[in-house]
Amino acid sequence: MTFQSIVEKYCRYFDVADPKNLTLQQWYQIVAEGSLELACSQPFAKPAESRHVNYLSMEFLIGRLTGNNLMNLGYYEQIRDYLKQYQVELVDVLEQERDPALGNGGLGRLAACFLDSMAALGQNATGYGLHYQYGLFKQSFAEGMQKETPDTWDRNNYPWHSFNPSKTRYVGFGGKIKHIQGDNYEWSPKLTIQGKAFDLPVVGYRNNLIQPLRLWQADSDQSFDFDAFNEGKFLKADKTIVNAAALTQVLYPNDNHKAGQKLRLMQQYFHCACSVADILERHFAEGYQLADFAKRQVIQLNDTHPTLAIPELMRLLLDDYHLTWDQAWDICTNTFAYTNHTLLPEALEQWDQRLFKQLLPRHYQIVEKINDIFHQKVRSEFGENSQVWEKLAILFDYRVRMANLCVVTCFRVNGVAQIHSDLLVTDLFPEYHKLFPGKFCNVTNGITPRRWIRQANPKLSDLLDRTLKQDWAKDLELLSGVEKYVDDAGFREEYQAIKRHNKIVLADEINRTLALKVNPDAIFDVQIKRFHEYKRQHLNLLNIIADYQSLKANPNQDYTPRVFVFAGKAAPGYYLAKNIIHAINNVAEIINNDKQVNDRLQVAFLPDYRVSLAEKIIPAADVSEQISMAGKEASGTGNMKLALNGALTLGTLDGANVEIAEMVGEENVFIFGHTVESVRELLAKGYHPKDYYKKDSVLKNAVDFLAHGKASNGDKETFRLMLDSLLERDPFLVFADFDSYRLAQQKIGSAYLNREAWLRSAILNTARLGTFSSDRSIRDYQQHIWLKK
Ligand code: B1N
Repeated sequence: MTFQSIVEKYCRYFDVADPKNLTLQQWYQIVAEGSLELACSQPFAKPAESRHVNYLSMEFLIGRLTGNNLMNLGYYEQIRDYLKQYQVELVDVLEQERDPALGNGGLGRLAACFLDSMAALGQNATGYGLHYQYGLFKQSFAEGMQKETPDTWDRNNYPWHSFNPSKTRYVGFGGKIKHIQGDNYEWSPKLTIQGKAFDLPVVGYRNNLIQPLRLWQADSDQSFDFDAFNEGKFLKADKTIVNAAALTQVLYPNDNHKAGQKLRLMQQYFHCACSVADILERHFAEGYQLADFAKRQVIQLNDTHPTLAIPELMRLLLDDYHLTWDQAWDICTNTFAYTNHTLLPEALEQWDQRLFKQLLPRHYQIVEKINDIFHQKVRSEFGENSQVWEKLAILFDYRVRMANLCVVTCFRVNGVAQIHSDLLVTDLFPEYHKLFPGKFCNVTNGITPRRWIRQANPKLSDLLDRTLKQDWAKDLELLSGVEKYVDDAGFREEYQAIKRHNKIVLADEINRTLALKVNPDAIFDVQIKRFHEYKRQHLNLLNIIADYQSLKANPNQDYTPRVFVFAGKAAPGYYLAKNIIHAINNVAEIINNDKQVNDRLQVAFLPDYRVSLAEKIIPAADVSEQISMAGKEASGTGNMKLALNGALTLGTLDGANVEIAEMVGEENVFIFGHTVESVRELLAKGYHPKDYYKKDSVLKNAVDFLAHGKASNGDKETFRLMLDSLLERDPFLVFADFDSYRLAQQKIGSAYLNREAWLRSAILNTARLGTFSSDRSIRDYQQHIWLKK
């Protein structure tokens, strides 16, 4: 089979006589479906005979697949050249693809990077997720405010998945249970929903390996009340789903926040029940026994969202396979591992016991027994101590605490960056650590170099290919080989020219979307991530306002020109985060229309942040804003993507910033602000944000700019939500870090003027980031988690 024969076939199918007359959309379908056909006509490689990794995640933010798969299959150049005869550019064809937005942010994108790395490394793996009809909403701005519209990504015509009818599963809800004998019960659910499997191919990097990402779908003809959902009226939206088969219609748009609604719990159980049934079936189909289960299978839980897989496997082992409690428990405690992604209390999932029991009566009973047995263990370790039990209990205060169920059951619990894993043990789970020393470990996150350099930054990739003469995309540590060219004039010139080219490409994109002409010689300072108070986009904003005021007051000062780039969405019901978006847009409007500062200061807020937009912004960045309050960002992964592409980090000592700073060296990053320790001290002393506001006139003037309605046509209420939070509580110490942030920004302004030194730092960032490849993360999982039993 050749690509030519595929094109001919599709021409007949489209009834187009000459390929010259194919539309870009038709070419897109041919390239996507055709390359999969080509790949499937080749013999597949088999992954290693290792323990099978079942990666359970409610989110997989895979981004566009076509370009990535062509590259991994090794077809990219061939198809690009083939299309040229019809004056068709492959990049234009690839732009036809809609991002499947089946995730919110870092957690979902991490899952996608991990699938890519497992395939690249030949690690036996299946990803299990949900086949949402609506992915994360589309964002637009109306008078500066975020508007949400449904993301109909047209999953029915998506070329990269295929319905796998032999894998259909059935999932029960509600109903009654009947005791049979011992730990054996019979559950008669009130409602049964069908789960259909849709498989996406996860293509290994040039190794002929293809593994499935299996997404479960519950079908229904019911329409979904998206408006009610957007306004945060989840309960109302719940009610519109009379038919529970509408279960997988929509991805919950919360990042780092629990949803806490019945529909979400049902989604979670549906996901787990389908996946566990599938894992068991595959295990037996491969000829293994239950006794080998934990040896052959590991189930990695991507945060607590798939925790119900634990009582589900227990239930099947007890009620269907008639194991004893101890046998079943032994299997579960050797099969499950849990990754924690956040310490934020508002994100820790707890379910109402009544709701849980009503929906999943048998599972509730199993969790009760796990809780009772664990209580015995706690008593024997700590004595009858209600304070300790209050913290460790799985069932407490009418709630089911999912993180506790995970820690009690799983054989490993890991955090996602060193500082986060340390805090997990010292702050969130100290008593657990005492009970189960050795259970906790760290695996620092990573990003796939295939997407985040090879695909996103082709010019830099080409330079690296020619310089290193080895495939660094297979082994990112090879990038250290770039260090010796840091003083090489030819290399430096090319590296610089590539950054400049990428900035011009982004400037075009900004002009197309915002009708704003930005200066490509300015510092491109980017903050691209979900909007959340702890991520402190408003700290960035206050500094921009202060710069603006200073330029207006003193127009002849030295000021290094800057373009501040923002992108990111806020959860529809998160009003404070939406208020920050509104403020940035309104301030941008004023600054961008002020001729007096325009050549030196501009603000570009690009709407609808998504993987494909990230691929355009990241290669063009000079400064990477990673400015969360210390202790709050578990890891971050955008920080890695930006540094790898030669942006210098402006960051707090939080999450993976700490490790990035260690790797690149302190002279190549800009660290500012309170540390975890000094935050603790400050809070212990008592923190009063108003004191900072009163004492620091620069801060006061910036805050007053918003408070006095300067960015809202004189209306003083518009930004009340944000300002009240800052002035009365400031839970994330924006004011306490303002001065140090501003100083760091001023340092950046001067540092950028020394173009030679800046370039050197940028190159060293690329050279020293190899360890943040997700291939390294996967090797760490193999070594510290999956190979252990
Ligand atoms: O997970 C990423 C980290 O790099 C980020 O620091 C972290 O904030 C992010 C509930 C979450 N933690 N928790 C979530 C997402 C969806 C949801 O419904 C919580 N996301 C993170 C990868 O480790």
